Amino acid sequence: MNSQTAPTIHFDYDRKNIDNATLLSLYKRMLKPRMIEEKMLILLRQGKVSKWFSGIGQEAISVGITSVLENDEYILPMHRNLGVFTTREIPLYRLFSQWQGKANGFTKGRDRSFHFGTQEYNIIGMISHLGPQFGVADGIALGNLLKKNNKITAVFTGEGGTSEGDIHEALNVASVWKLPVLFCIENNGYGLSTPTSEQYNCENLADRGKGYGMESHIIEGNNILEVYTKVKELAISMRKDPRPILLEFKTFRMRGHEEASGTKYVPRELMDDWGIKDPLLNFEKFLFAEGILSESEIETFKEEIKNEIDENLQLAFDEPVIEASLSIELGDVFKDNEVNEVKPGNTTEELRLIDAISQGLRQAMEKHDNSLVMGQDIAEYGGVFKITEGFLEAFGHDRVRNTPICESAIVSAAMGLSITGFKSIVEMQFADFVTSGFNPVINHLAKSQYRWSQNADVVLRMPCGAGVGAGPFHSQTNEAWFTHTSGLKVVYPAFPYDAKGLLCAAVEDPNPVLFFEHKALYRSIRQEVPVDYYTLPIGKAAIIKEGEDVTIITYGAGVHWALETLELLSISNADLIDLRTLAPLDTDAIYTSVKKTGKVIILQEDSMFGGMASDISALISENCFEFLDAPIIRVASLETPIPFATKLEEQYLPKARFMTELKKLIAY
Ligand SMILES: Cc1ncc(C[n+]2csc(CCOP(=O)(O)OP(=O)(O)O)c2C)c(N)n1
Repeated sequence: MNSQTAPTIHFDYDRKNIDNATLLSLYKRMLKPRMIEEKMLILLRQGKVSKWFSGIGQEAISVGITSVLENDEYILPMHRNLGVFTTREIPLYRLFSQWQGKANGFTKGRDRSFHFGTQEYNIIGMISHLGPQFGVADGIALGNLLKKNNKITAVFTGEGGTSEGDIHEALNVASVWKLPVLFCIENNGYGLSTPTSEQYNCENLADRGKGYGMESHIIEGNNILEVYTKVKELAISMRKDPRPILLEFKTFRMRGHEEASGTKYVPRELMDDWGIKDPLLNFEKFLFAEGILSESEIETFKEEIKNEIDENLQLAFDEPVIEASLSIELGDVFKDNEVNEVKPGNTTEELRLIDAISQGLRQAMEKHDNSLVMGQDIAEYGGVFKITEGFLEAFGHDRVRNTPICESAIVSAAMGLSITGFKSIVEMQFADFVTSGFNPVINHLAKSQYRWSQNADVVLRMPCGAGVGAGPFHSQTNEAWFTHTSGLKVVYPAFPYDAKGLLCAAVEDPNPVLFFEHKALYRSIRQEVPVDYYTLPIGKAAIIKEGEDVTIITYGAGVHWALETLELLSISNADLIDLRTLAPLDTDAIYTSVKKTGKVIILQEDSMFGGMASDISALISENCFEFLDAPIIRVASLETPIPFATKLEEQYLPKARFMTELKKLIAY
């Protein structure tokens, strides 16, 4: 459109006291993503980029907010926020390489489009799952609050994403904890093909602020000056008086959800109505009318940006495609672990498993002042198992945080805390409840190191296990949900000594560790435990009995069932391997023993199918077949949920079957 001949300016722009240079900079900042997108649409048609989510028509929001935030304040964008990346002045060739899966991008070709973060530019990109982004912002804001650095954080979502539970949880946590987050909803009318009327049933999403006890505002999202001035005023106020604010930006998605899907389902009139509200063209007309921008300047800016795009595209096209390297791929799943091994001291005391865990946790927190614990009822109440009793007095409210009942937001916040350099230890009240936080465990904690080299320095404590008559929702031993997922370490101690040393190692480890604690062992197992801080290596099994006849492989409560069974049957010539860590698995210990005994039985508390025993059995078949003198035996719980009544639970659990199978195997 020619600005001189353009008709009316749709918005009632109020420049307040913004100087001309800033006005021009806002214009150029909107022009750049618009021109990049227009180019991308051409490349898409030529098959040179694989997918494109357009933010055309929504640029004022990304650009306005990013222009207000300081460069070291984190922004968490979504898939229509190219203006965040360009306003932070990421060199374009890096973005283009990212979109082509090349090495100069941000994910070594491992993830596409805007699915990346960069600490260099303080941008934390999205995962596909939309919702957890708000919780990650909570964690970053909490990190800033703890550092007392007066920084705010901005996070984006579309209106569709607001229907996800993660979003509600995160808003609630932010409000309860007074976290300085700007929660920015870009209400662009459609979530894929779903109109707002089918997405939510309230007039404005900003109205929800009241329900969260949170200040909220509606902003005309296509009016760059309204976005800029309003967000600036709020940002200044939030830095002084930290608090979350919910912003609903009214805007419209002018193209398809992604380019291939089109906009057939959008009424023509809606498109027309919003077309005349284009944020860039209206602002251009305004600047032109005010005599701040001339036709020739517009042409010059466009020429400059076009050249920048073309040169950077050439750089990206010239870059070679990424070659696959097995060692690099496998080597990047975990962050290198520089755990300082601390040897156990000689002075010991007798502790129950529960006390050893509590002591280890306390000493780990004393050692790492950047660590904090979060969980339900863990502060004054000391946690339902009393593991954090007295922690509040020792470490204070900042580091011992009662959480609302919102596993997803807290796991996501732990990811955000890691981004700001904190170590989080999250207590799941019961391991069963991790299902409510599954999404960020699997998609953030496990994958971010591999995707964009951001570790998740998080320990999830998982009180688990049956034998306590607690029924289907308080008895599961759900380690196999996580051993299946690359990027997670899974530790499962059976004794107080191991539990303390491994928990200290888990806190030291910069990677996500799921730490399983068997409830039935908490108060029933005692052992001499070194009184001072020490670590034990994650990934090493313990051979707790040695013999020639048979190898028993197990972990957790299974270790104690095996010990009892050996005692009852007076078997003294067996190798008993307590795995201690399930991921990474100590295959050396397993193979060495099996090659010696030639007979192996694997015992797990979880139901059989898809559990640890099956994979260990397969590994042994593949690696020790010629050493075997008998079939590999797996013993596990029944393929049912865990029943409550004692007799049913006894039948469910594998302890009795283990004795029968062990006798058969020895006699084979
Ligand atoms: C958990 C989850 N469910 C579904 C999708 C598929 N999906 C991706 S974006 C999208 C629409 C999102 O709508 P909205 O939040 O309004 O953002 P917009 O695309 O309109 O900017 C959907 C359904 C997804 N990525 N993640």
